[in-house]
Amino acid sequence: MNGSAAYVEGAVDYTTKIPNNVNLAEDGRVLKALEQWHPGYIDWWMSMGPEGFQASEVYLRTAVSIDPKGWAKFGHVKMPEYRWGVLLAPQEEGRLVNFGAHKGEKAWQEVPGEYRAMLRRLLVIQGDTEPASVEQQRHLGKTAPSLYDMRNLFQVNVEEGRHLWAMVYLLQKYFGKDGREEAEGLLERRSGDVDKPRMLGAFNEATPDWLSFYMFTFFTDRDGKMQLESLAQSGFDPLSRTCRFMLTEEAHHMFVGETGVGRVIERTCEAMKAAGIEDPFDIARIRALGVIDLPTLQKKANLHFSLSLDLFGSEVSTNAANFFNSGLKGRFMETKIDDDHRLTSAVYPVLKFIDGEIRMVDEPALTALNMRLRDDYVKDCQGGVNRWNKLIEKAGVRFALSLPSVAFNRHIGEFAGVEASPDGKLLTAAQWAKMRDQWLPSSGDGEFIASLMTPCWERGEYARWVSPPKVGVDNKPGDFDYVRIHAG
Ligand code: BYC
Ligand code: FE
Ligand code: FE
Repeated sequence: MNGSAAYVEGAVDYTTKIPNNVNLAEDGRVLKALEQWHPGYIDWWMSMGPEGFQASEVYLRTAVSIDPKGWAKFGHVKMPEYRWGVLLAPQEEGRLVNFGAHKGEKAWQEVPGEYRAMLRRLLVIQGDTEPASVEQQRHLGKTAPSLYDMRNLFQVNVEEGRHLWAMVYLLQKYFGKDGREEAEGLLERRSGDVDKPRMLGAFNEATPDWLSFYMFTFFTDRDGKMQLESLAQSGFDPLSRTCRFMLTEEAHHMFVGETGVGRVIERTCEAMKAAGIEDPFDIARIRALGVIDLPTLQKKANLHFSLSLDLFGSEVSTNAANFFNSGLKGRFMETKIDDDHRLTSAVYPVLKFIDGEIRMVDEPALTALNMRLRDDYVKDCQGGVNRWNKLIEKAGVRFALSLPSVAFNRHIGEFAGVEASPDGKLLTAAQWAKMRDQWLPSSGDGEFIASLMTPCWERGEYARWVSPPKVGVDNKPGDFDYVRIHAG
């Protein structure tokens, strides 16, 4: 990467140590703060980033501009030398606060004093998830089912690293000393650590195998999309611009998840057909073919969906109402919604647990905003599941994946204290214990999947449990050397 793009409209300045389009060269205080944070970030990346591949050359895209049509440039890069930068979508002339109590005011270029603490908290929670996911995925390179998949993993990882930079920039620029301390904290917490865990539940879970990775990028990165869409609506303009650019990267993460699971489905169906197996529940015979049976895929989906639902917080939340009222966090597609954007008297239907049953009740729309965003999320997930089912149907296998009830396997919100089946029936603890392994991956399932996780690093080859992709990255041919592996 060089500075030759510096004169293009919206281009990124690569002359500073930290590539950026926010004129850091003339913002001495922030540039210095970020340069001081940089070595700690690199230490974190070396010790908690992709294990065993820091010396390898990976065919990565790097942002060179914020023009949605041509922002990325591809090339082989050693990950520690990746140019993590600070990139904001262009400022929109005359942008307003579009919702909440301040609706109609000019969007803020500085943090409103009264909302400082709330905004800092949102930035820190968002920032915390990014390095957490890198930590969760750090062992996966070693069992990559192809160089193509390995490259996609590392692409996701470096971009999550950049998303951390995105939040750290906002903290350093707008929050002075507190921001600096929070930026340090983001490098200190660790996914799954007993003493210093990451902040949100799903980011302390293991990502033990590649099927989990695909499910995580489908379900959990999609929570990222929904949350970033809501923060992109923010009346605090620098946050809005930051999130808008992050969303352009996020699309690829969900692509990796959706096509990853899709390729597993295709391979399984193809192997079943070749072996003359019609019954998708003939699990032992299907597994003997070295592919992942569809019922096990369903269990993995159940797990990752329910963990991701927890990331939306409680269905009824005064935090969410405050975020909205203050103009900091909007709804999905806020400006496209046809209502008063203040929600002072509106209601929204919420699924609750009342008198021993699951019931829909109207709640004030303001406090129901987490529920609303979760509903939008579930719709988005369902679209992907429908596309997976088309693949199964096309292969002539009689099976359909589905999303479990939102009451299933929950640890946050209305259903945290109850046991429910995937179809939403309430269960006793004993009934749940008996059925658990039918609905969530059992240790046996985990062992089976682990047994398939052997590296496949020959150019153009794929592990036998997953189909090759339809097209390569950046239109490269099937046998492209996406990763040049060097020990380190
Ligand atoms: N785990 O009123 P409540 C991504 C806490 S993913 C642990 O129910 P609220 C990515 C909550 O903090 C997107 N704690 O919920 C994906 C609060 O604590 P305090 C990440 C939880 O506040 C893949 C208390 O419980 N971004 O980018 O309305 C790879 C009561 O909270 C959890 C964001 O989340 C949990 N699951 O909403 C890489 C956006 N849920 O304040 C990256 C920013 C809740 O009482 N965050 N709690 O100490 C938010 O908007 C909100 O904080 C939440 C929670 C939606 C997360
Ligand atoms: Fe991210
Ligand atoms: Fe992501």
